[in-house]
Amino acid sequence: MKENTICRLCSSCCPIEVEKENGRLVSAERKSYLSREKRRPCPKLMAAAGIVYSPERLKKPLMKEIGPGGKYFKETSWDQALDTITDRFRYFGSEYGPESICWLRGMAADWGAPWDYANRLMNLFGSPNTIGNGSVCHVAREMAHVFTYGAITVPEIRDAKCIVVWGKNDMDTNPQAYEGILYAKNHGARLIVVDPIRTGLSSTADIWLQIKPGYDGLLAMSIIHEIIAKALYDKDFVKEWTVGFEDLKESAKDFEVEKIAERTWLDPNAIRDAARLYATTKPACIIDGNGLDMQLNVFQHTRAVCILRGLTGNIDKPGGDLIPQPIPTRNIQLKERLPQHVQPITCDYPLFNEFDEGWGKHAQSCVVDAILDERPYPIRMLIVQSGNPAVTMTDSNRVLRAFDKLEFMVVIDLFMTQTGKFADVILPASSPFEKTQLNRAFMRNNLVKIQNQVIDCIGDSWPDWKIIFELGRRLGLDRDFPWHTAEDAINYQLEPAGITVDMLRENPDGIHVEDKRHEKYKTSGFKTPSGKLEFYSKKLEENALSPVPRFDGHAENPISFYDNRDEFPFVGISGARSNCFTHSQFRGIPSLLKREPGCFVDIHPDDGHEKKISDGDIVKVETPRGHIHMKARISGAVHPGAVRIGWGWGEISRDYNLNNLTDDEKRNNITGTPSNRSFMCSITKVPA
Ligand SMILES: Nc1nc2c(c(=O)[nH]1)N[C@H]1C(S)=C(S)[C@@H](COP(=O)(O)OP(=O)(O)OC[C@H]3O[C@@H](n4cnc5c(=O)[nH]c(N)nc54)[C@H](O)[C@@H]3O)O[C@H]1N2
Ligand SMILES: Nc1nc2c(c(=O)[nH]1)N[C@H]1C(S)=C(S)[C@@H](COP(=O)(O)OP(=O)(O)OC[C@H]3O[C@@H](n4cnc5c(=O)[nH]c(N)nc54)[C@H](O)[C@@H]3O)O[C@H]1N2
Ligand code: SF4
Ligand SMILES: [Mo]
Repeated sequence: MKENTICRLCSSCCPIEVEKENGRLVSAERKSYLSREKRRPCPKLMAAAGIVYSPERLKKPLMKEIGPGGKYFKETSWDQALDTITDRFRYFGSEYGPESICWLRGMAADWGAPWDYANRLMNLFGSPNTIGNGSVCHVAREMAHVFTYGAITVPEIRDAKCIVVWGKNDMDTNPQAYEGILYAKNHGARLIVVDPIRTGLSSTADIWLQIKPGYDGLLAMSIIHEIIAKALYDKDFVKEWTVGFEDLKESAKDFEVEKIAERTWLDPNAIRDAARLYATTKPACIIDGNGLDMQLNVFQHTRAVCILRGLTGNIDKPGGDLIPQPIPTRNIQLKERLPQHVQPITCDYPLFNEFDEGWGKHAQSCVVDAILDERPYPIRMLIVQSGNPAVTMTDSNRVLRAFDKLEFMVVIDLFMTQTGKFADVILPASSPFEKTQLNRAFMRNNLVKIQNQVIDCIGDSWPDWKIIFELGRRLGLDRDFPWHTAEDAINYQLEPAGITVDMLRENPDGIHVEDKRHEKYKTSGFKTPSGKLEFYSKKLEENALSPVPRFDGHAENPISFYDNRDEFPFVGISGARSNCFTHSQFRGIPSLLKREPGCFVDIHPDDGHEKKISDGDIVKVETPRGHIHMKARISGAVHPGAVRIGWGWGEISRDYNLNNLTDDEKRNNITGTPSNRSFMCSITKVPA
């Protein structure tokens, strides 16, 4: 029999069916409206059994011991591991204050209920420092959406007649969305792709804007300028439902297409054509992605892209960009019980900390500031859950120095990782197939679905929820962690919605809790301070920030090391995400490594010729922060002057760790986002 659940091997959260034999997972398949042959395959899901039953899985808690040969890890019991951690919580809490302990989350365990549980534990313990990695993922981008129209939009891809894909590569990162794009295209939709790389998607676009990495805001503003100048905007919507049109028009004056084209490596006619196609084809949606994240100007760049949705009146329309309807859940983070006198370590980014009730704090780089520079105060103990920051955080060399300095470190993971090596205690987590969870994607919008436990926990691993609840009880928080099953906790959280886990299981294709799907603003306005879609944000102005996009701060040098461009003349791009791996994960899974055996630097043939670099040569890529070595791949997919560097391979070797190259000094002033995505670098051939 097949069992329904949600896959969490990456953050796409695809609904899947799992096939079992004698209680073991044998295969899993993504659900889709397309026939089997037409579905976009996902190699990670195809390797699910190999991942779940990998001999490398951690099966017992581990404690660091010091022996004659140095440090080593020794298996221990859950009781002893949790007692040790509880003891360290108490020690650091009483000696230095609860805020000296930080809980750092990666993306893997989901941002739904498991994120709420970690926040609840830390809030009740008295530390404001539960920190996610959203400053480099979508949360910084989400904030720009929220400041424009109150929530991050969900594109209604299948019903769109024009689709703009802006810095997203769904073919490899989100097969469900990719299938939606194909469906729409087959039904006549036009496709515009904004991407510095010739990807599978950009090569099939009607218009491909091969933008200079990091210059998205300039392009968005020039499209805004063009749409206003040619009067292609939705006049009724702009008049009735927006604020600040005149200010936007004034700001856009500086971004006339002719002026911007050369700076963004684009043909002015292609920009004009894209502006006209997007503004005149209805309905149209914009799929924005991680290409906009990890940029120094992420907030204002994304604001400009969001403004396009409003200018063309595509917001909350069928086939446009939908304002989601979150299900009414209990906010179980209990932030109100956190003592108010202690600032979080992310205090330099107050708007980012506060913009959404559920998100909390995500300026990830502040964790390193606090450990290494004791800014604003020292972090002494760190718990890393579902992340591999030794590989995935900015400026790895600095991160590793910080981990070395910590007094106590706990890692909660499925596997031993580069980060785990620094830990004092490692707790073995269960895989996504071994636990029931309420998923953020499905709390934020309809349909509501649930991730189900479909197999027993492997070895002595525990689901993340169980680890946190048990820690809570050991810390004397029994009353606030009364749940002994995932179902009890989820039912409590879902009570306001009138939905239970049983109901969700009876309806594996989901439960709708929406009232009216489209144009909800006509009855309830937008969830912004003015109730309108804000081209101009008074709240930003009150916080001394550009109320309309203007790119103050990093206007001329939106990517790292631009000032050093004589010595570091190439634009390095962090990419590509392969559909075989999730960030640093699965590099120990033989079937996936067989599909994609190594990492490359993609170099344009002209640059290869000039630097005398051929396919397969080893090159050194360097920035002022550090260097890596990788094989060169001569490829027309990149623009001359740009190189694309393989991502996530630092788990195999530090020599492949792209984040040896990235800079954590310059950051976005609103969200603390460093430019992990693009940076100036040099390339030299290493003599054979
Ligand atoms: N230069 C550069 N930096 C980047 C990026 C980039 O493209 N370039 N991408 C950024 C982005 S968007 C992100 S989201 C981050 C990702 O950063 P991380 O979240 O650190 O990424 P992963 O390598 O996926 O690490 C996830 C870890 O969680 C473990 N894990 C998997 N499932 C579970 C689970 O259910 N429970 C627990 N406890 N552990 C689990 C995995 O084994 C793995 O070790 O990296 C960011 N950093
Ligand atoms: N297979 C797989 N799937 C994943 C993940 C994974 O690691 N592997 N990670 C998951 C996570 S956490 C995330 S955040 C998502 C991310 O998924 P996406 O949002 O699709 O992100 P990427 O594939 O990193 O980059 C998207 C595109 O942005 C382009 N790009 C690079 N620089 C720029 C730029 O300056 N401007 C513009 N406009 N585009 C640029 C890249 O060339 C790429 O084609 O994927 C999720 N899904
Ligand atoms: S894209 Fe693949 S790995 Fe990611 S959630 Fe979907 S099925 Fe799982
Ligand atoms: Mo991400």
